[in-house]
Amino acid sequence: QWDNHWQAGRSTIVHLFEWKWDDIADECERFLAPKGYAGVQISPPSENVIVTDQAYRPWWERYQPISYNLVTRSGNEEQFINMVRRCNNVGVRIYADAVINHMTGDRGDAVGTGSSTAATSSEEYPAVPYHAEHFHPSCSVNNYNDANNVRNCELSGLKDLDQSNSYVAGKIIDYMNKLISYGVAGFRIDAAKHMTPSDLKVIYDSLNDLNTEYGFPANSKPFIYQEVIDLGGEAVKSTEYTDLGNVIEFKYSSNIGRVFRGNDKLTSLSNWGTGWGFIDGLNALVFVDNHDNQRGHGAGGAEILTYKVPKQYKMAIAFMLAHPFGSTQVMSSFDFENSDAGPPHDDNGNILSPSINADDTCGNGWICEHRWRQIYNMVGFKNAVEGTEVQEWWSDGNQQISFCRGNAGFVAFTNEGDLRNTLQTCLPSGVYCDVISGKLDNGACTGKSVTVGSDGTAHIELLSSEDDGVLAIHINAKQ
Ligand code: QV4
Ligand code: CA
Repeated sequence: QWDNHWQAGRSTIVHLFEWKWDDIADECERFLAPKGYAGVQISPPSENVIVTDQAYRPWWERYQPISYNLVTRSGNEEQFINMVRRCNNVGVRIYADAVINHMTGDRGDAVGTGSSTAATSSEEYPAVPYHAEHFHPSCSVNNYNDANNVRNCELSGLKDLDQSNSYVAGKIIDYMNKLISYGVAGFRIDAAKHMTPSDLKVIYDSLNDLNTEYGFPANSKPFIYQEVIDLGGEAVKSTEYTDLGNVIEFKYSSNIGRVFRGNDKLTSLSNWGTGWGFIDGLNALVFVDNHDNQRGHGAGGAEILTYKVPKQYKMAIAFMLAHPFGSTQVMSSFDFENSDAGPPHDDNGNILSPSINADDTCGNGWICEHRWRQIYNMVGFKNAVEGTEVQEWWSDGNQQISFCRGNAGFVAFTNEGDLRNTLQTCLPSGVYCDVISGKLDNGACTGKSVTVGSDGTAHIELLSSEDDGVLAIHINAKQ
């Protein structure tokens, strides 16, 4: 449950939020595998209610399941199977977002993306089937100081399943085991905070081992990472879930945003990790932003950095990928103004595919942060320095820092002022390409280069006027 099943030489999960299964399969082959990404978090594959009372179909309708049939705006069951096979074939793992805390909100007689129907007001979901007896009595989650209220009442009015009921647990287990049989490597557990740990344990303990036909070793357990927003001061603690699997460390997201927005000093990052009150790195899944907090849902508020603040955002992601803490995840968004609006779509509500520009970036309303050079090259950095420690931490005592990762990589940041300094890079002597301003291309650097002397030091220049506030070099991008 703790092994993320990343292949050797790979790292980082990219959340391809609202992407279609066919497009994800293409992306695994044409981009994610070659760039060294380890996996994809997909949007919930379970059939969801179609929301008809808004100006457009909101992204969040996918968090209102109407059945566990695999048919959504992302594609059908056959396309799902095909995606997981094609991604696994190129060593990219698929992690499914499992919405198992609840079904839909109170939406009267509703229809789903696979044409299943439900009488939501009376909690009748015939396509599972679930009936009223499978849900907690109606009450609202409104007191985060009371764990029973958080777990046994309705989150945003969503019909709350009773996972202590063995029939309910059985349906959830069947659903997750179906995904395992199709080759997924694990699950994000949506709203885990709103479920009782002992009930989740029963479910996780009943999951099958990963399917060896997709290259997983025998006896592999699915990777589990649980959404438990714990910024402190509430009844439910993330440590109640660390015995069950990984937990998303939301303190990481809000703190890295606060620091790189300039509200704290970069020098304060010297003890980044448990020193900041985070759960242990081996238990933590971390990111700069996710699909909720990038648009003000969930928690974190104005501290969260997103693609809309690109310079600081890229610095925060570079720091995350340069630092060894946690299993790292990168957000890949569609452009939005309104926090409810769904992905780019045609007049019939069908999701549009991203277009791919000559410089690797996306169009058609898709941001594709994972295709930004500074981001995918830092995934390459992370892969190059795997297994090394942070060494030779340097700071100017304020907004400039640098550090080595063993003798494999070096990174420097400035969030204020020009950095001009001779610093220890820990690298063998030679000329290295900065993978932020460019890359190594046919033996030459397309961006800045750094000359490391025989003592490992180099003159580093990183000016506040540059596009990016970070410089990164590593052994796999040596001229
Ligand atoms: C509304 C009112 C309720 C009222 C209800 C009555 O707000 O007060 O009780 O009507 O029917 C949507 C609407 C929401 C609406 C609800 C029910 O936004 O206004 O309630 O539907 O119809 C996503 C969105 C939610 C969305 C939900 C279901 O963020 O806005 O609700 O999907 O479509 C906490 C939790 C954490 C959670 C986070 C958002 O601890 O677990 O809030 N995060 C996860 C997902 C998130 C998802 C859910 C949980 C629910 O990451 O994307 O919520 O599956 O911090
Ligand atoms: Ca619940």
